[in-house]
Amino acid sequence: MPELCGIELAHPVINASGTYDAIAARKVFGDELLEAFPFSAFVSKTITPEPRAGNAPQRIWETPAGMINSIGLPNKGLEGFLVQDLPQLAELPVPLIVSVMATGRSEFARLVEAVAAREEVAAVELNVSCPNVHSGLIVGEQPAETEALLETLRPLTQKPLIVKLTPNIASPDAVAVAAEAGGADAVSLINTLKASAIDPATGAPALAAGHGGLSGPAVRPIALQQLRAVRAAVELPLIGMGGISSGADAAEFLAAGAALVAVGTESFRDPRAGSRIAKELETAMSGAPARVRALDLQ
Ligand code: RRO
Repeated sequence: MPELCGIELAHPVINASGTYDAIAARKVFGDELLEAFPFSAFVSKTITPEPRAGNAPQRIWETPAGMINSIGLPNKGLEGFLVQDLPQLAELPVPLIVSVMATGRSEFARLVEAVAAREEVAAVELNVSCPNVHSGLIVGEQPAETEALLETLRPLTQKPLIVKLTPNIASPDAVAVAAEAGGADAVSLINTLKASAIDPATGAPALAAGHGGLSGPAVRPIALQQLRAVRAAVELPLIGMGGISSGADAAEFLAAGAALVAVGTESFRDPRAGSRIAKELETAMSGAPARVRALDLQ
């Protein structure tokens, strides 16, 4: 049975933060969702200390084999999350990982202390890599900042701390090394790749924010390469993601050293993609051709 930092999971497929609204899905699918939840753990949308409205529309733009988002981190803030969302997310039949982001160490600390103290929460993901918030410093772009952040947060909880890496720097592996040195328990990658599109109808940027983050199958080979580089640099368990749309895709990430995989953009197309990919993965892992393929990749 797969596990992450001691958390047992029914299969190795979880969701990428911000790509699956479990509360909305419950309203649409009812309790059927709880009986056949598509992921083996649920990662919340990133929350910040105070509520945020997010960026102005247009926030999403389809591209060949992918999409660009500039959602801009809309969320209810810490208090709103704890009071309104957490009780509903706690009803999901899988462990809950809460994603958090702040602009400074003390605000990060406030989030981690409050969230990790809740028994409904199994682990915390530190989003140090959002491409759509203009806060000046993106902690995860600098190894020293990442290590200092982990050193601040590590004493605050014994629950697993997962660091979500940015792909938008030359050496994500250096940030992973810093996260490990600071006491992180796991690393997840990749967040989205900085990207732009021009609306042909207007000649202006397609997204109101001007740019956003690219996800979907277009980014998969980049994600896989970054995962391989990080795998070679740290001992920590890795959660691999970036354009995974099938069991065969997921098998590539596991063969390259991921402990778990996360599905993001594909869930917008097919809300049951997590279950399908987990099932396909079982077949892919039990068949000889998949084993041969996995060996070829190493
Ligand atoms: O909300 C967003 O715009 C967003 C976030 Br927080 C993130 O981490 N990655 C992304 O592509 N979009």
